[in-house]
Amino acid sequence: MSDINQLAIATIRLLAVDAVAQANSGHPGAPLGLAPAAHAVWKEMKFNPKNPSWINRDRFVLSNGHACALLYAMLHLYGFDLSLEDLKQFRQLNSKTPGHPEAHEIPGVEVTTGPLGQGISNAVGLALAQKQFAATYNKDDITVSDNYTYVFLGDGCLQEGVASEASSLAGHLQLNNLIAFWDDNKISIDGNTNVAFTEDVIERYQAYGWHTIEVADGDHDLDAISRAIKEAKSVNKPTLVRLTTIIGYGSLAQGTHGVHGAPLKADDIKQLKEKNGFDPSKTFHVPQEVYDYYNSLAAKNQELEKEWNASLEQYKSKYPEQGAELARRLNGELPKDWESALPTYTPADKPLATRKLSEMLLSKVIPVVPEIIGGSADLTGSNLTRTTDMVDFQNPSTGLGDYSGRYIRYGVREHGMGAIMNGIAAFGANYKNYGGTFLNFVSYAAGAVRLSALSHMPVTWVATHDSIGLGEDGPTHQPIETLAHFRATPNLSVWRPADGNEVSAAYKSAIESKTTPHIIALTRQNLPQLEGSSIEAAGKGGYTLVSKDSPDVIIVASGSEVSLAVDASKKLESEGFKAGVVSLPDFLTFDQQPQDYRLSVLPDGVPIVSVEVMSSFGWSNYSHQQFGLNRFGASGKAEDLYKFFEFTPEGVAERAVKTIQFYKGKPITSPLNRAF
Ligand SMILES: Cc1ncc(C[n+]2csc(CCOP(=O)(O)OP(=O)(O)O)c2C)c(N)n1
Ligand SMILES: *[C@@H]1O[C@H](CO)[C@@H](O)[C@H](O)[C@H]1NC(C)=O
Ligand SMILES: *[C@@H]1O[C@H](CO)[C@@H](O)[C@H](O)[C@H]1NC(C)=O
Ligand SMILES: *[C@@H]1O[C@H](CO)[C@@H](O)[C@H](O)[C@H]1NC(C)=O
Ligand SMILES: CC(=O)N[C@H]1CO[C@H](CO)[C@@H](O)[C@@H]1O
Ligand SMILES: CC(=O)N[C@H]1CO[C@H](CO)[C@@H](O)[C@@H]1O
Ligand SMILES: [Mg+2]
Repeated sequence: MSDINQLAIATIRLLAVDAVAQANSGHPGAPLGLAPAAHAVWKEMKFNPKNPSWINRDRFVLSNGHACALLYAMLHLYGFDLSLEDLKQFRQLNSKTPGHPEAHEIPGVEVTTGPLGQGISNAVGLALAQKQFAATYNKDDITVSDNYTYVFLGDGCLQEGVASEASSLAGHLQLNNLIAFWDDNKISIDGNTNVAFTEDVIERYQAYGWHTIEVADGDHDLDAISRAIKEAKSVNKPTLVRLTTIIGYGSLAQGTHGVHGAPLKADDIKQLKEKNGFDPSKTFHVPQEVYDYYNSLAAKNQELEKEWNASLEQYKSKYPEQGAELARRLNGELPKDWESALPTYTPADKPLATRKLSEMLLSKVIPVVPEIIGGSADLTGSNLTRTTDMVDFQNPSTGLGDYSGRYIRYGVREHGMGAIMNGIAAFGANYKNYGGTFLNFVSYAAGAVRLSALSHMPVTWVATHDSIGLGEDGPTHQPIETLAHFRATPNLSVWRPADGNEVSAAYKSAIESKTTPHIIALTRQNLPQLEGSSIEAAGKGGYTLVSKDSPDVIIVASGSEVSLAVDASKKLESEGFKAGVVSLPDFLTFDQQPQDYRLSVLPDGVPIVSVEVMSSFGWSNYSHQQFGLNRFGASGKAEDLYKFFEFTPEGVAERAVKTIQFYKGKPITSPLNRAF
């Protein structure tokens, strides 16, 4: 190993160790073991620290996010906007170096990792998006996209189901632009991996259709790592490199689980620094030669970006139409007037399932918004997520589609789909991507959904079969708690549209979103087109659908229960009660409206009853009384179920009357008026 390599690797190791020691918290083991690999891999990568969003950069994903002291050290040394002071603030409140890497907080961090298995799955999405982007825009004479996605992952990631789902799909799709390094250190928190993880990972990945390479001495053999990258680039498959390393390399506790997640002791740090020729009295020391070395690599990469910038200009003049589209997408702008493709409806239009209305919308919008790509977890026919003229995203050799295809066959892999969608969104180029499954099975992907929200990935779930209204499939398939869970997730928009105009409002919000993921809950059963709905009104998240002067009660509902509330209001009218109706398709959007608007919808002085055929948890924010379904559903015909659970005009009217009677003579404050 040359002197500069050795010095650089020692610097990375000691920065990570010092950061963990200063925080008195964190994970030194994996950074010590992976520093040589990080050094060797980043050398081969193409990226510009001064422009972390360059679209043709190579991406690096640290799937074992607990090793982030390593990532922060690399970002600092290469000259990203992350100072030595930031490293000293590791894990402190409001620092740029949080306990696990957060993509939207730190320049150069591609995706948020820490929950094991997510990063490798996001990387599949990054690689997929790159293939789609390259196949859409590259020309024989000008290449706009040719990058790679590199991943580090640990034993933990390889044990998680989500990683298996995503890796299986990556193998099927032959994503040869994906190169993953498994930190095979035989240690996780419980100790030796032989207590729980003894399968042959290499054979498993080969069976998935991956190329595999073994690097026996990941602690020293930089040449073998470079050769592995070269080999990975030469095959027509994704590659898994098994990198055998010693966790905590150089520490007195190396090779044990003791170094996984605890700071090294003072005497251990001292001997480690001495062994590496560093002054043990200094912390966070970076020799100038190391900065110079990485700066020279970064400068070379800047030249590559400059050349790429020039070829983009050439592209724009030679291919003006696609060039303009590319420029627009890179600016994060949607096509002009795209919203005019959104369908609108009147009460004269026939009743339809909102999942069908969703398909009709996609068939209008997908042709005019090229950055929309999507797919389904093997429920295409029931989800209606594939419009007829879409081509499948597939390796062309399969004869099933090609890489410019915009429809992804995710297979029965909801969690993998969720994580891959996050990766596609993280790629950039304004990708708006959606995935379809039954609403109930979005919960299978909850780990990925919460990371979409946390890391501001604007992905969309087309979540059909949204209630007991799905009927005969029964309680195993009927969502009860799903919406309550996702509505409780910060920064997640959860739409449950009531008719065609509200479906358009939901998609408008999803497609325009830059930072907020969306779940759009859609029915299997037909719903009427409502009098008084519109894209604009629904776009506020909640609005008065049936207005009454001095109402006796307001019924607030979502989705399939809105037309039910309208019918109940008519019934109440005949009984001498004035019942207003409010449609509330998305809590988050409604919560963001000015308080005076919200109070005009749900005012003081009127008792409010909410109606939704699932868990009533969360509705007390908007109503005084809740009519919900706080038990599992049942198997039967949808109409029979609605009757059985009393979600009928009579059942709703009866509860509205009880609400009126209960609140008679009592002062009534809107649930929106609160002390703080
Ligand atoms: C989904 C999830 N479950 C559990 C954890 C807690 N956790 C963090 S690291 C770790 C062990 C990981 O072992 P490995 O990937 O081998 O890392 P190493 O010890 O080699 O650094 C666990 C269980 C987590 N971060 N994410
Ligand atoms: C390439 O162009 C982008 C956008 O105009 C600019 O921000 C970036 O600095 C350029 N890169 C180089 C290396 O000149
Ligand atoms: C939600 O996202 C916005 C920006 O998109 C951010 O300012 C806000 O902090 C986020 N809130 C939460 C709770 O994450
Ligand atoms: C209830 O309202 C509060 C305050 O506006 C909000 O923060 C919270 O997310 C709401 N909860 C639900 C379930 O909508
Ligand atoms: C997978 C991929 O896109 N590979 C390309 C990477 O870039 C080089 C040129 O820079 C191409 O030759 C590869 O085909
Ligand atoms: C494009 C597509 O796959 N459409 C299918 C949607 O699902 C219905 C059945 O629910 C099929 O008839 C369509 O062919
Ligand atoms: Mg391990």
